[in-house]
Amino acid sequence: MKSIKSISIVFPLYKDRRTVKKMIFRSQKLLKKLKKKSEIIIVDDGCPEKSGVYAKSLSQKMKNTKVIFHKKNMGYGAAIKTGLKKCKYEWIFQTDGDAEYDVNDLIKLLKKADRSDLVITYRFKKKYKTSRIIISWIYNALLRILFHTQYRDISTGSRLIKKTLLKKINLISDSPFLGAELAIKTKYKGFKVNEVGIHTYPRTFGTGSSVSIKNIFLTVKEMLKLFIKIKI
Ligand SMILES: Nc1nc2c(ncn2[C@@H]2O[C@H](COP(=O)(O)OP(=O)(O)O)[C@@H](O)[C@H]2O)c(=O)[nH]1
Ligand SMILES: [Mg+2]
Repeated sequence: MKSIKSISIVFPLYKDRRTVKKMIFRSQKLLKKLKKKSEIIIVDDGCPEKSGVYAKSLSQKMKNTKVIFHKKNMGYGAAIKTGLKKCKYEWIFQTDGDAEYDVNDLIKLLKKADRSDLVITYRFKKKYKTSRIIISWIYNALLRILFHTQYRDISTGSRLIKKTLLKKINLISDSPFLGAELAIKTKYKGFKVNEVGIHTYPRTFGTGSSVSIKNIFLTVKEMLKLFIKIKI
């Protein structure tokens, strides 16, 4: 961990107005503790409640924090890609803006950084309704069959990425498939992926929409596109 010089934290916002303050302050507190060169990049993905504007007002005096805006909603994967492009530091910790993941897990992930190009996470327990747990199980099983990946939980919203890795793989997904695409392409190119177990915290407001009919459709479409490209 000592060899790590600089860190970017990036998270997207969509319907996350209720958690954005918590996310900024927790991230700032953590970065202060880590004493590395650092920044926070926030991507407003056409937030219906203007969460990005709120994030901007909260972080006005924070020199290390930037908010980027999509003019209209472009999707989870698109928001992550925009954020990753803006990150300038050696390691990028990507998480979600709804505080379902704990930013302090970054410390755990950094411990694996020396031996990794990508550190992904798996949830010790999935704190969702049964239908969502089943969908997640099917998704992971399908990815294992199609791409022969052995990951426990390929597509959580929390991961640590070596910046140089992003120059070597081209990410194209705009849907929530982006997380899986990153892990699959990293493995196929022969780079190192490690996994770390984490606790997650159930949503305290609204409902998550990554598993909406629209997102499932877009995810399956991008999954098949990658399968055709890699395997056929
Ligand atoms: N669902 C959804 N989330 C988005 C979008 N763009 C960015 N996000 C972010 O993706 C994160 C995960 O979304 P969420 O609905 O909570 O999905 P879940 O955690 O998989 O249930 C949130 O923090 C959103 O801010 C989008 O178009 N749709
Ligand atoms: Mg969520």
